[in-house]
Amino acid sequence: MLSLRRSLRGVRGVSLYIAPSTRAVAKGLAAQAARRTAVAAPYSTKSVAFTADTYGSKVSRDEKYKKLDDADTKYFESVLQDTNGLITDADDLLFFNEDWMRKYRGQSQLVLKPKTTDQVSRILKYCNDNLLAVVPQGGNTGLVGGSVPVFDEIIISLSNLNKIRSFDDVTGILKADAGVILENADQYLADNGYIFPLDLGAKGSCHVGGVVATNAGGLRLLRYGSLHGSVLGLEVVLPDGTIYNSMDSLRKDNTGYDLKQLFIGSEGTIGIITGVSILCPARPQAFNVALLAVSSYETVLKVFAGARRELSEILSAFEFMDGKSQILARRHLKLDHPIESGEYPFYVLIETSGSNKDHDDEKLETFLGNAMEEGLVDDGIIAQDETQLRNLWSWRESLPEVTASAGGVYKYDVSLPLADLYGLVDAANEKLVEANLADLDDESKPVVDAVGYGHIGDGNLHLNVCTRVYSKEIEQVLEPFVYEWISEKKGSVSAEHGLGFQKKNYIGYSKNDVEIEMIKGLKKHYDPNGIMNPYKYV
Ligand code: FAD
Ligand code: 2HG
Ligand code: ZN
Repeated sequence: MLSLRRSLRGVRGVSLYIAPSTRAVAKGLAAQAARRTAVAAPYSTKSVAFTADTYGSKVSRDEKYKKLDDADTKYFESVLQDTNGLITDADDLLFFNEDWMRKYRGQSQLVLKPKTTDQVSRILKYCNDNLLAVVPQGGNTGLVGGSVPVFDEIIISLSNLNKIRSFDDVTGILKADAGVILENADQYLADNGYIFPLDLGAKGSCHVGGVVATNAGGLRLLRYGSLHGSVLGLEVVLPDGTIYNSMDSLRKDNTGYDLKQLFIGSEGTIGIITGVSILCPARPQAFNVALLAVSSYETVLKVFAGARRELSEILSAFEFMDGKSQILARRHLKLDHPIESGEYPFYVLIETSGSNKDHDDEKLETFLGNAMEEGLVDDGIIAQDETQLRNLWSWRESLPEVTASAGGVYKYDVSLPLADLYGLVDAANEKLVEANLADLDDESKPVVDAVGYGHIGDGNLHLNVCTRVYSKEIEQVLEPFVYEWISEKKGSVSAEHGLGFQKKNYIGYSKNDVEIEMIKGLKKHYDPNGIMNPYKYV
């Protein structure tokens, strides 16, 4: 890595400097990245409690839903015509019943893995006719308990619907089955000189259909915008088996309501997405990543404002991490921090991407030089090659795993006005300390720490309350306190992860009564029997 301190000593020129321990970090992170093709859930041998037990006071099984019987299973076998398409073995069902955070656990007795849209249609029609509740599932990396059943809902996994359908290398339009893994889609596009307009830490596991269903934001929303802009068309199976198809859609089409938008972020509540048509940008030729240490949250904002002004069109990501998250990262990853000169209150990761390396390097160097001279940046490093660049991203992307590694995590994924954004982390910590629940080292306390990181460029904070156990006591201290705090500041209780099971009862903190009624009306219209992902969303 290029150390900013050294490069800025004397002329603001380039002096390649890789400290030995930085090399060790790079090596360790590379090994870690190699191990993580798919995103492993934080390891724990503890079994996950059933959602039905943990949240028994809040939710009970709706007896209108039929219980699965042999005749149903026989019907599904006849549709799928492949015994590998049905999972009924208790051990094999575990992965599909438990969520990534190991916080929610359903009791489904059946996973169906259709290979065609027609099979999805026949399955859903049968479920709708027989009042069998279902949960659509992609890569099962969702962070709000939306991808796993609450009770005995049938899981419909899209993982066998996983083919690239077509790619147009003039327009950049990719058409793919919903079950294509995001990283595979991006690799396919890279081979053709293009990039998927969304990137996130779960890319090795999550599906193209899953990210559309959650309207995931990710690490480069700042550059490429939301999926509401880049998705051009969808193929969706409605609960009664009807297939809605807008895969041939054009960039411009103003004939009536833009129906596909309904399904982007619908979290499996009104249909199963089976195909996605998406507009992909040309892959940038030049990338730079810098990691900077700064002394306060206010300074993070100043650096952001400067980056927007001075890097403008080449700025593609601006992430921040607080110092507390970095302490946990060092401990869990057992690695030195990439910035070795000390511990700092905040860190920012800046990515530039463009078409001309010399141009981008010069702009970045000027920006960083100015920031150092103005005293905004205390220290920093710049990746010098592809491996170092990946390693810095890997450090940032490891935070979801890091924050869940002590045993549990309460996640709050929120949009807030930038000036107020970090105040929520402080407020949560105050509450936890007041309740005498938190200590970084004292194992007798249930909470380790409340830390913050996220996508500053999008006004999106990830407040993570890292715990040693999941407990009602912690949850009651945090909820509805956190949601009330967000609502007071006119923020959103879900910036990118969705509502799922976790936030079903909290939508009212971000949407008014009229909006909620309209959402409920749409749900009722498309899913009158309520078979799609029940007990969640609204
Ligand atoms: P799942 O988890 O399987 O499902 C999510 C929801 O979508 C569920 O409600 C499910 O029912 C529904 N669903 C899934 N597939 C379909 C389908 N084909 N049709 C209809 N409904 C469907 N999110 C961000 O926004 N930004 C991030 O930066 C980010 N980083 C993450 C990093 C890690 C390590 C992890 C574990 C998660 C991260 N997430 C992030 C959470 C994010 O929601 C998911 O990674 C992704 O959007 C979910 O895709 P999936 O295929 O795993 O869907
Ligand atoms: C990210 O930005 C994801 O890394 C996960 O959205 C956020 O861990 C989280 O809370
Ligand atoms: Zn995020």
